[in-house]
Amino acid sequence: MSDLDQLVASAEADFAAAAEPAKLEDAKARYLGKDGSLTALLKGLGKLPVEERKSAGAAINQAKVSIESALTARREALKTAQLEAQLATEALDVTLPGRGLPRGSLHPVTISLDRIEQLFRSIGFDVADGPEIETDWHNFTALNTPENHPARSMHDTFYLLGSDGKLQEEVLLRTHTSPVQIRAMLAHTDRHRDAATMPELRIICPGRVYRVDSDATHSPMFHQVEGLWVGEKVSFADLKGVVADFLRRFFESDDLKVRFRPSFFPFTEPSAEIDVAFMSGALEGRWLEIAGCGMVHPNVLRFGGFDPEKYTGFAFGMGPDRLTMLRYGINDLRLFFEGDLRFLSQFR
Ligand code: 2U9
Repeated sequence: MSDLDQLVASAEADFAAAAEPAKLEDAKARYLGKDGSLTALLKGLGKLPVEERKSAGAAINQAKVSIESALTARREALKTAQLEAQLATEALDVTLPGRGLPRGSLHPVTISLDRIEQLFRSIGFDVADGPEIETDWHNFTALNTPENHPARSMHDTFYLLGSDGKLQEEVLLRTHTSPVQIRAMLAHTDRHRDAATMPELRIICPGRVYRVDSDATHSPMFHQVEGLWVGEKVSFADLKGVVADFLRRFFESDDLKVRFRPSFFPFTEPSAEIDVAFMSGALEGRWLEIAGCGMVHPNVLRFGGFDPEKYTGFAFGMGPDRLTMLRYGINDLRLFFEGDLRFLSQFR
């Protein structure tokens, strides 16, 4: 092998051994740089006799072309290798399914409240609301609840502190949505004060209520829906029909059994507890207490601005938390308030 062939072979070996671009450029300098061995040969041409110069020059140039092409090939190879390594570490599998955007959903109790509102609206009820911080008068007095009734005690009701830090005995967190009914009755009788015949008042009041109570089946905050229908000839028979029809539609069960059991509430007379029994499912045949109701007490009608000699009305109250537990088979009330998405996202 000629000296030139050896030089080319050695350059090719050096280029192949260079594992990264900087090493390759070092190797290039050793052959093609200012002080490189091929450059030295080119410089030495002038010292050759004229007759040898042409062929020697052509041979050296040929070697230079070979070294340069080996260099170019190695540069490309290193570039490709670097790109492949980068692609391997930054690998992105575009065929994977997308992660999707987390979507919120309605709380199961909200779903029930919406359903309850829709069912009552369909038979001519309006939906009313009012403040959660109430006066003692709207929450108790106007509801015929006596001064010494246990519900009024601090053991059962949250009272509020004034800005002076002192207990405000007149201000509390409402213990039921009944004060909303009182406010609606007062607004209604005031609006129609001078009319010969007053239109009927039909409302439901859904909302949050508060009691000093907390265990597996009681939360200090819970929900209530109360209903009220006042008119000139409203009877207990109307109450039974409205409530039983509502419960059968709410539970989507035409054969749901409904019974009214005598009871006592200060704001109604007579009063009854409402029980239901399902005709299928895990609770089949068992009577479950689900709501309370009664004919509005004459004192309460009077507090609302109605003449109890002329008007009668019925009222009922139920707990949508419990209705929701029954409808979906949920056994622990606390699940509603823990915000666990594994639970909540099942009601989408
Ligand atoms: C006015 C007049 C009467 C509302 C009534 C009940 C019976 C009752 C409970 C059911 C389960 C409360 O949610 S619960 O814990 N309610 O038993 N509520 S009668 O009577 C009224 C309301 C307002 C003006």
